[in-house]
Formats: sequence, C-alpha cells, structure tokens
Amino acid sequence: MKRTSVALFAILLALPICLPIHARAAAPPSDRTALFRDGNYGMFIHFGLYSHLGGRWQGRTFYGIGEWILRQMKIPLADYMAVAKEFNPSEFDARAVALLARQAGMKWIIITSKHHEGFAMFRSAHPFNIVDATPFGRDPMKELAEACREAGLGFGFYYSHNQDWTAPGGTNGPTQNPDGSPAAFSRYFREKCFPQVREICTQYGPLQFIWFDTPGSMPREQVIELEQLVRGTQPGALLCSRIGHGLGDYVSQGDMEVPPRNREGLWETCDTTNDSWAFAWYDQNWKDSREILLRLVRTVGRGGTYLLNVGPDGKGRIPPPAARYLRQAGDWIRRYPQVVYGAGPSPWGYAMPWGDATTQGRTLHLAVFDWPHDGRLFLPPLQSALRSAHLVAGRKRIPIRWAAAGAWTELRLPAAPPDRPAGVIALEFAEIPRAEAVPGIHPNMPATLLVDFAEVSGAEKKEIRWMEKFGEWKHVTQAGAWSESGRAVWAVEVAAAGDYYVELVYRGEGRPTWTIATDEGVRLENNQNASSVYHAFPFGLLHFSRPGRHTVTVALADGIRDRISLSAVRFTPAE
Ligand code: JFZ
Repeated sequence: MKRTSVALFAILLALPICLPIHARAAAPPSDRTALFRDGNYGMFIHFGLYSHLGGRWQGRTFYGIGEWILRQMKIPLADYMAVAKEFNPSEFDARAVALLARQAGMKWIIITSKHHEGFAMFRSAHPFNIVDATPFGRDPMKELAEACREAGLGFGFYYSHNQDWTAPGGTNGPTQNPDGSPAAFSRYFREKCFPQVREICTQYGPLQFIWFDTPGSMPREQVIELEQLVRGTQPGALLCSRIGHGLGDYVSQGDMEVPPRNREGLWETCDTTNDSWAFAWYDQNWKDSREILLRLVRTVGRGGTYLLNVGPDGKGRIPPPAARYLRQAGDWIRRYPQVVYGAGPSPWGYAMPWGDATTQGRTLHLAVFDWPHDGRLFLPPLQSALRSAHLVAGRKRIPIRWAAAGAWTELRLPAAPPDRPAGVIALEFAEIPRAEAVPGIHPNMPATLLVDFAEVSGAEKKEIRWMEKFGEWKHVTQAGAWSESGRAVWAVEVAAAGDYYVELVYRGEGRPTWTIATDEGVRLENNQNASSVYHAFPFGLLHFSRPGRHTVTVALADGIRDRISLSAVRFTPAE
C-alpha cells in the first residue's frame, strides 16, 4: 500500500461516519468498556515475519494458519530467524490501514506486536525485532498507533505472553540456553516477556486493548504481574480472557466461533476474513460483504462484539479482496449504524432463518439477509406489544403491514428487498421487546433446530470443536453415545400446519436408523448412510396438523451407538 498523504488522509477521514451511539453522549471517562460494548466491531491484524513467508517454505506450502508455519513445518529456528534479513514490508501504510478500518465501520484495531514465534513487530531492547533485524528499519506499531489516534480509532496490541518459539524458556521454545544450560520459563519471562509488555504499554501512547493469547500453563503469579503492569501503565486498556487464570475484562470466545445462543456479559468473537489469520498465498476463501455482515450481526445479536482479522502480506499490503469486502460491508453499516453500534441482543436469543435481530431500547431492528420469496416474514412469538413496523430505506421509513399469525407475527414485505446484502425493518414496541427463546419452524423458509436447543437424555450432549485445516476451527454442540433410551427433544413453535421435509444432520459410521416423532404422534423412521463429517441426510415428510407449540423427538433406533453424533434437525416446508 503506498503511503497516504496527510491531506488525502484528512479529506478521506472527513467522510461521514456514524460514531457509536454513546459517542454522541460521550461516555463517562471511567467507563472504559464503552468502546467495546457499544462499538461492537473491531479490526484484528496478524502481521509479522511469517507474513513474508505467506505459508510457503522452500517451495512447500503449509495449508493452515500462516503464523504457525515455523512450528508446523518444523523450520530450523536459525533459518526462520534469518528470514528477518529479507523482511521489508515497504508498502505498509499505517494511515491507509486506519482509513480502511474506518471505511469498514470498525472502531478499533488490535495488531500482533509479538506472536508465538517471538519476532517483535516493534522497537524492542530484545534484538529479534523489526527495527533492528530487518532492512525495513521502522517501527510500524508506532506508525499505526499514531494513525489510529488521528483517525479516532481505538488501538491495542496482541501479545503472545506464554508461547515464544525462538526465546529459550518460552513455552514451545528452545529448552536450552545458548550456553547449553537448561532454559527456564522464569528467565524468558524476566528477560523478554515482561520487559516487552512494558515496552508496548509505555511507548505507544494510550491503548484500549492488550490482547494476550494462549496462556497455557503459565504460572498464575506471572499472569497477575502482567495484569498489574497493564493496569498500572494503561488504565484504559481492556484485557481479554486469554490472559488466562480467569482474568480479563471480557470473554474471548474460541476462534471463529459465533455462539448459537445469546451470552451474558462482555464477550467477543474473533474471526478472520478468509481461513488464515496471517497472510497465506493459497487462502482465497474470502468472506464477502454478506458473510461479513451476517457474522457481525449474528454476533451482535447474541450480545457480543465482533473482531475481524486481516492478514497483510510480506510487503505490508492488505489483500485486495479483504479490503474490498470490508469496505462494501462498511457502506452498509453506514446506512444502518443503528443495527450495529450501541445495539443490544435479539430478544429471541438465537438466529432467525432469514437473518438476525438487534435492539435499540424499544426498537427491534431486523436484518433480513434471505428475503422471503412470498413477501411474508414470520416472527416467532413475542411477549411485547408491537406498535409500528417500517422498512428502513435510507432516511425513509416505509410503513409495512403486519398481522397476528397465531402466536406469531407476520410482516408483509415488498417483493424485492430495499437493500443488499440485507434489508432492515424497524419494529417499535411499547416496551423493550421480550420473547421466549423457543426455536421456530417457519412456513416459507428452511429452519434448523440445533442440538444446542434440545433436551438430551440417554445420550451425551457436548460442545466440540475441531480444525478443518490447522488452526481453522469449527464448533458444534452434538448428541452422541446414544443409549437405547437416548432422546433429543425440542420444544418448537410451528407457524403453520402442513408438511415439512425433515433432514437429520449427523456424522458417524455404518448405516444408522433414526426415528423422529412429534407430540401429535406423527412418526418417521428411516435408515440412511453416514459420513465422517457432519452432513444433512433426508428423512422424509413430517406433518403438523396445527400451528403452535409442539415437541420433536429424535432417537437412534439402531446403529453403532457410540460412533454416531447428531448436530441438528432441519425442516424445509413442502410447497
Ligand atoms: C490463537 C493463536 O494460536 C492463533 O495463531 C491466532 O493468533 C488466534 C487468534 O489465537 O489460536 C487460538 C487460541 C485459542 C483458541 C483457539 C485458537 N481457543 O480458545 O479455542
């Protein structure tokens, strides 16, 4: 990225941008969580020596998160450290990065100051750093800190406090000192970790975040020393829970995890614009603006904050597809800031098949990503009186009709959505909207019942996560280890009587026979194949004779009981 001139930067910064709602009524100085709580959207940046390799070493590619290449490809430490002599991100342009974050609608930037491999992206007394060990010779952290201040963005550092693969004594690092004596973690902590955290806390101005990561079995007293160092030097900075030992100002969920149900308190989902955190030459699986916004709104809808990552390449350039889709998503956010900034969680407590909902006091904003083909949008039962409904089209509010559909509410929408990738509907209530967190089966679009929402007995319900490629995490709540009496039971709200195609989403071995039954005595039994990965298998048509509250019960009638796990049941209305 070429360096952005000051004048151009100032002009572009003048672009209209909606500050978090609270910013208008400036949050009291003591409320250091306001930016995180109301901003709801930040930029993560994984930028380091590994960016220069881009997932490739000596002609071979590491298909996984790029910042782990040293360890996963077992590169000799000296060879990796020698890469610093070639690392010259000459096109890194801090102002352009800050501008992109602003244009994306993000409210802060958190960047890797030192990742697990131990290379400092800042001027440090420890010699393995970008200023002293590379031809670049500048401190990009100082440039970015300044650019964020000029742009009105929050700023903070990621720091790998426990793992250091090139420092003797660092976890997963050399076990011997250069003189052959045994390396101790306490020495790494004293001579590198603590001094570097003090450097990043005292040399870059006021910070809003220090994002420690993978605490592992780091001794509690040393974690507390770091916490106290941050509190003493950066009183306005938030610590995420990955500092370890139950400390931190907010909970950082597992990587790339948007929880399926609302969570209380301050928490964050960290995610990335493709599948790798650091730049990886092969990884072109970019999230487009629809996917970015869907995951952002789903995270805010569950009550959380979304931290979305970009991985600059070895020249310091943010990959164009990431920049393009971030800007497109930012354009949408600028049209509907009320859906994101200062927005609260959905009253339903889970995602809708058509999109998601967030709240501003008595107003519920629906972000409709899948516009109903028949113009009818169904809202599961609410416990609050609806006063008005409008389509939000730019600054216009276009009234829309609604009617009770049993305990549900049916909105009548125009054939085409007023905006892409999502149309927004504002619903005003007589009070802060409330609803029961009961999954709904819609009459005009597929709906998925996750095991997260089922009562499971006689089987084991547990949250699992796995990596597709190394570091690419997936998360599921599954029911497994099925006994003969095992049951997964959902209470559901059905909007309309009728036939629904049922699919079971499961993985395992052999050919399981499942039964699916409703409270009306309708029962399906079928035998289908299984696969090693979660897959939706069709099981036939299920009939509901009336709208309203029902139960759906799934059982494993026959199969390799401890080798089969169910993650969801999917209902698609028959035409
Ligand atoms: C860690 C790092 O190892 C990774 O390189 C990247 O920086 C990521 C943001 O953080 O990876 C993690 C850390 C924690 C979990 C998963 C991956 N977790 O708690 O599930």
